[in-house]
Amino acid sequence: MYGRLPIVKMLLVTLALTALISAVMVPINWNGQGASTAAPKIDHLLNVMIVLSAFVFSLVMVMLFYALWKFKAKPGDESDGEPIHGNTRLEIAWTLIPTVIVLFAGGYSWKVLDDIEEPRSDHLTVAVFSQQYAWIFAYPGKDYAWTEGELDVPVGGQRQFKMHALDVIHSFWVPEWRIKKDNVPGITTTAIVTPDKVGTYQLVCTELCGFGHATMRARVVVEPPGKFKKWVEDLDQKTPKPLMEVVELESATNPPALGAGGA
Ligand SMILES: [Cu+2]
Repeated sequence: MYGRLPIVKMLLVTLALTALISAVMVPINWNGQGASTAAPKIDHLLNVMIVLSAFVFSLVMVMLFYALWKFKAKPGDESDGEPIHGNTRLEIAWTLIPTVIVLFAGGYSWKVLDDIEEPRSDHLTVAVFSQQYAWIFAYPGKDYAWTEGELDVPVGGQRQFKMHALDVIHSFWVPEWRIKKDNVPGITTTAIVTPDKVGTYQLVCTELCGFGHATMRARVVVEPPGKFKKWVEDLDQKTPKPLMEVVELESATNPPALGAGGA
């Protein structure tokens, strides 16, 4: 037998290492500026994940280095290792601990996403069309005003983006909003965001979609509702017929909220 492992000591070293790694990693602003109600929730979730990961990393490192030090072969020792057959307690521990951690992380993430995406009746729906290598937006209202390369939304209140990929898979991501959603040909996906800071941001495609992928960006303008209303009214292009059919079909099953869009 190896004798009793100094479990208490190893646990203390693990906790100290976890605290040290967390103290360095958590204060770093990984996601940059936030501009939606989702941002603080997702940043907090990331910090919780960092602490959990630091714990797992520390535990593995402490056990690894303990084993390297304690069970190192003596110089000249050519004998076989001790014949052992598993260790039930250890196996239960290394199954239970990761299971609890993964279930907790999954449950917590679910709760955060559920909070962010809780539908509200006052939402504004904007249809998003993505194609190599451009973003097109259609706003509710008579004939659906459309615009290319710039997405304006009023600040505050929930915004739902109904996404349609016209060729290959693209992905909708505004880093300051934190939310990212794939656009998949043949199905409609929805990103739900409540922008809470006026400003100009960038919409980035985050799914490698072809040669021009790196240039597939659009300006995002979050502005006061009055300014937004005027901006939509000034759009003079109507959504082209084939895209309009897609929007109409979708509106039939999910009508945009009354008054939304102002157009
Ligand atoms: Cu892309």
